[in-house]
Amino acid sequence: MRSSILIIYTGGTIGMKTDAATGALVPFDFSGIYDEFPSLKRLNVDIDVHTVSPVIDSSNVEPANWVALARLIRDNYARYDGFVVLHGTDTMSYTASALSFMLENLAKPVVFTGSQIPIGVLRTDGRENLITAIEIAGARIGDRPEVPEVSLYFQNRLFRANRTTKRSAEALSAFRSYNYPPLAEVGVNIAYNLPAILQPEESPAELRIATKLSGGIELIKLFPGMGEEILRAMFSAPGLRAVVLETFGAGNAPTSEWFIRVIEEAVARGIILLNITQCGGGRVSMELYETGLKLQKTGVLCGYDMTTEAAVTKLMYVLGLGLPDDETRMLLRKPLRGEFTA
Ligand code: ASN
Repeated sequence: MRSSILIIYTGGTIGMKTDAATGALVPFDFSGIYDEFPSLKRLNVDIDVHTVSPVIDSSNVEPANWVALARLIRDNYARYDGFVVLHGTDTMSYTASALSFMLENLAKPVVFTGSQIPIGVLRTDGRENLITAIEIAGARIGDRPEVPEVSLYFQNRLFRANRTTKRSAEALSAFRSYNYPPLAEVGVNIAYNLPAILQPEESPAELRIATKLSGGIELIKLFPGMGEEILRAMFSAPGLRAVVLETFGAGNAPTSEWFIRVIEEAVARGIILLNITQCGGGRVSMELYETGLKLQKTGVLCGYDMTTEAAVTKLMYVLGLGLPDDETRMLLRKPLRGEFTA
């Protein structure tokens, strides 16, 4: 059975090609995808292309773009077996993490990809990323999709999207998933890691999308020598609702009196604090050292092995649901889309 795939092109380097006349980089028209890559016809998929307007460099992405993307997927959900989202690499992990939360009851593949070198440049990494992402979005076991979750494909690896981070502005293998194994490794064949892939319930409820994402989120990365005045100023930003605190090592922070006081005061004001580590790999376990234990006692929530991208977008999503405080905290304490391992 042939799969039908919708490619959604949002912008980024992947969409550029060299203009033959001027030599300058100009946007590539993905609606002519079969003319550009006739070999795509050999895949067992039917492809439609939707180009969002305007296409953007992903550094300009805003939560409003995520809501528009979620709506586009919802509106086309019944018509297609899978979706490939072409996105700039700079903020791809943020967008893909946000979508993993916003697409509730997702039971079809949504594969993000992009490239480091424009698709119209001879040595591009975009051609392989695009073709394999399409193949993965259309892959099935019997009548079920192989990867029914939001994923990110880059340089021979498929990752759970909300576990990824862009780690290199240079290497073609730009993304890492430090704390969760790849969902698939691509060599001569595509080897799916079935036990690692999220499976929807037997008869999943209808796809629903979240369209409200909360503002008032702050990201604070600790460093030795961060002064009290600076930290206080960060915690007194108007409209502040939640802080992702990037701490040292296994979730450790200074034990100085002033530091703990600033944190306690913020917690007392109802600000949610989520502790994640600024290390790429590994996890927060606040009971390991006194420097973590003190923080835990203030009421800071444990973010386990979550990425910054997942922590920020999960807070936007969960706070956007407008639930009472205890339910909000309950949702933050448990993995909703496999974004952390407790
Ligand atoms: N600046 C580009 C973007 O994120 C980078 C890329 O796609 N490689 O849109």
